[in-house]
Amino acid sequence: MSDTRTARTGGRILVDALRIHGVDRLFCVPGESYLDVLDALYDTPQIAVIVAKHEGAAANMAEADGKLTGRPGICFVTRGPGATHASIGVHTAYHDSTPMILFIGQVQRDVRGREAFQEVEFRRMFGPLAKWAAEIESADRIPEYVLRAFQVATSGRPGPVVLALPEDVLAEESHACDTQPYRSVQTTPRDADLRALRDELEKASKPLLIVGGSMWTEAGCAALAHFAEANALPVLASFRRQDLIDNRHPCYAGHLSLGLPPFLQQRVKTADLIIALGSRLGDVTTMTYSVLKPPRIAARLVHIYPDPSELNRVYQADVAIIAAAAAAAERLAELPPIESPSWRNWTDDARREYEKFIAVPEKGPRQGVDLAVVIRTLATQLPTNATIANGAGNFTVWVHRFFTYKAPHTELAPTSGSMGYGFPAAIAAALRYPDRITVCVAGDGDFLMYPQELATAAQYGARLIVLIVNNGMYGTIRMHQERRFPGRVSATDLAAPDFVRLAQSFGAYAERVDTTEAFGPAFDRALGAGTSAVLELRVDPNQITPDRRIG
Ligand SMILES: Cc1ncc(C[n+]2csc(CCOP(=O)(O)OP(=O)(O)O)c2C)c(N)n1
Ligand SMILES: [Mg+2]
Repeated sequence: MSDTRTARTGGRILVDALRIHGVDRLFCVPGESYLDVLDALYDTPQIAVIVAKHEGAAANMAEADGKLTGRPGICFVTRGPGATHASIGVHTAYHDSTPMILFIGQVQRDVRGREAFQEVEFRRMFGPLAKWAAEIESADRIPEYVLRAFQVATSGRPGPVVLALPEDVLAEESHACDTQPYRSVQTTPRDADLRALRDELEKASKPLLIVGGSMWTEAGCAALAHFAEANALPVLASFRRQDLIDNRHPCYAGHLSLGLPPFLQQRVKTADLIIALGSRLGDVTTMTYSVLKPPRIAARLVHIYPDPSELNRVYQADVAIIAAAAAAAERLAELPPIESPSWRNWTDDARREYEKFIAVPEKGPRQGVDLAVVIRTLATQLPTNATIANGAGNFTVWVHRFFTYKAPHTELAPTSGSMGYGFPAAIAAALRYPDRITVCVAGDGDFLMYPQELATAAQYGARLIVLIVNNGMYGTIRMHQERRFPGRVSATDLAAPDFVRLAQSFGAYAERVDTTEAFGPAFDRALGAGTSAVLELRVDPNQITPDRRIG
């Protein structure tokens, strides 16, 4: 593999580098622009090649794999058409701080700049979308670029890297030397930082811990729970980071999501100390900066974040700490706890309010399946390590409210709000953890972004269950429409196919579920099917959220 006396093609050098950096799986749609890579993969059984049917799906799969493992998810696509499709996964990886590398087959060097067939200047195209976008200029430098891609993707605030690979660079022979495996570079808090944080805590009477960010480890999550418990701190999850702490933990108090319920708005506004651990405190988490007003919030602010350029960028922190979230949590857990904290009632109240909020409403929808009951059934019956994936749409409101996440890396949900994410992400999860149960909850619109990936699930034996929440519309947009332009339904109706026959034609098990009572037995049959399964849930289109009706 690293015998540098023998010349290797650029494609071979690249695939050898992937192996050195621990890659065991990549997602792609093939293209003639990177044939040398495909050929090198032919002799590399250590790397599983998952061929998706659309580059958007391949990129979402790679992003999800990166999110689950903490190692860069790998995606290969061809130039213009492939890369433009795949850009969605790069965007999500950026917003979600997920390590990912997108490799793009590029036109050969001597025709660049002439608008060659499918040519795009990828450094410019991906400039604002990726953490780093580059083009490899010679086979000699492939090991250097690939090492840097892994370092950049995983260090500091993680994110996506895009590397364009001119076709002739991949075909070129070189005596390039391999590198050593990458090592993610992370910062930990200094002792002075920890002292300052503890001082703030000592002075507080209504502290609140807001957790978020990526690259959390099992140890980091365990330390977070320990720190919260030892200090009786209420913990809120940032947008779509609900799996950082067991939602059954007595300190867990809710999720800062779209449509933030008033009790949570109030809780955040009333706190006198916010410790933001790994969270950017973005616009969704802060209800468009209304519950925490920049640049100085009403409370004291301790902000712990892995990237210095994010600190004091929107919010001026009283204590700004540069540190990876998981590493910081481990140090926090070592701090001597505050003795008999005065805020115990504050924390207990927060928990009580949250428990009240997640109770299934007595008044369900007027027809069809009650999604609240379905999600609660999953929450109580699935094993703690089951993975739940979703995308974007109002159906996710039920998932985020009624599901209780119990273990790290069980939530696959894009903070980028990207429709179509959930199903490809669930396929990646089912392949990564074949012994765990993977459930994708998708809207009818959401699922129709990448339904053809049923073929990918079948081809690689990924076993997962897709619940399609069919309300016959793009519900989220309809909800906004109803608010601003009541009764004027425009472009938000959805004519769906027969989902059951569609899924069956790909070899999946499928059923239509019309009533809440029918769900449990149907889910059991889906679990036992031995293949992927699709359950189409017919829901009340007028029940636009768990609390609101339209029409
Ligand atoms: C790729 C993409 N396109 C468009 C949107 C805008 N959008 C957000 S939610 C939504 C509707 C989702 O419909 P569906 O999946 O059926 O869920 P529902 O809201 O009906 O529950 C749309 C169009 C988006 N977030 N992502
Ligand atoms: Mg819908």
